[in-house]
Amino acid sequence: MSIHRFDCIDAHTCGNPVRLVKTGGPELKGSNMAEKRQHFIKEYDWIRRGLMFEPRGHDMMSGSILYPPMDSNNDIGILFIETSGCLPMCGHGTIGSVTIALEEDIITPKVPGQIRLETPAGLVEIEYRLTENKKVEWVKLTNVKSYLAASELTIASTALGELEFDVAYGGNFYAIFDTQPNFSGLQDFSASELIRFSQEIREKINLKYPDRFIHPEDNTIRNVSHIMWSGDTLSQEATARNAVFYGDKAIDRSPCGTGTSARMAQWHAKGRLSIGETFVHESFIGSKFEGRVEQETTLLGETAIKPSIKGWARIYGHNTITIDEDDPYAYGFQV
Ligand code: PYC
Repeated sequence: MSIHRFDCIDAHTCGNPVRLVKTGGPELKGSNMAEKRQHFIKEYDWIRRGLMFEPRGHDMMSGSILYPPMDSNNDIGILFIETSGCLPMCGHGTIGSVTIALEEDIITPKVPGQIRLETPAGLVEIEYRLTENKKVEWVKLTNVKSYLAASELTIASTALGELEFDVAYGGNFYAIFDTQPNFSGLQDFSASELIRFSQEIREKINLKYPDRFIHPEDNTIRNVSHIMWSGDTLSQEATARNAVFYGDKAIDRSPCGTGTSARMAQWHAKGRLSIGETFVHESFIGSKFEGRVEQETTLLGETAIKPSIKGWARIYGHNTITIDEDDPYAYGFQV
């Protein structure tokens, strides 16, 4: 029986956790982070389960492992680990991991103020600003190409009735539910109600629309993984508010980076958001990301956007975690 040791640094991005695994991550095979992600899923998923699920983690737990870049023009590669699996891209995870990596001297960017990050979903370009005492004030990421994949689809919710939704990609596929006759807005529901609605709806969407949502350049990125609910904003500076469901029981405490990208792609496609316009997205708990459509582009001939997201993170702990094979809950559990 072995004991596996992981030195982790814990932080949160606008309220949502990020556990960066500094040592103990496995060596992975592959010529890019998408291939390395597949290798991790096949052989090392026990690490994700052990570090993300209870008793070492919780429903919202999310983290990352850093790798040397495969292209020498880039600074670092990243693998996202979460209760929901290994996401192709995670916005709050990127902002938290970059903050940790800079403040803890884990990386030295080739060009100060900029980081070229290899993610499983593609290259993400980052800008950041340090304060005088070398803390990261903010991180801005320019995300992978994002697009509206479908609009005005319908699904039946047992609790709410017939609902209309759009699907957009921002590094993961999101089913977006705007307010409508059968859904008055997230402000009228508790987190546990939204979780219950989302669990049923996500399963039904992927059954009703099988193989409909597949990334045109990477068929390992498929299906609706996240549900976004809209509602009234809490503060006047916010353009919109969301509650994003992920994993089996999580509502994102941050405004969700890939979700904000997906939503900006949806709004841009529907003529509600212009290039360069600021989009302040507010989370379930009221924290905010500043988003922007940086440019219009194409993805295999279809219209897409390059969105950017700006947010902040704070480190709150240094944590040596062990997974003892002799522990009945070595690989975590879910209730
Ligand atoms: O920020 O992209 C994000 C994210 C995905 C799941 C939770 N947060």
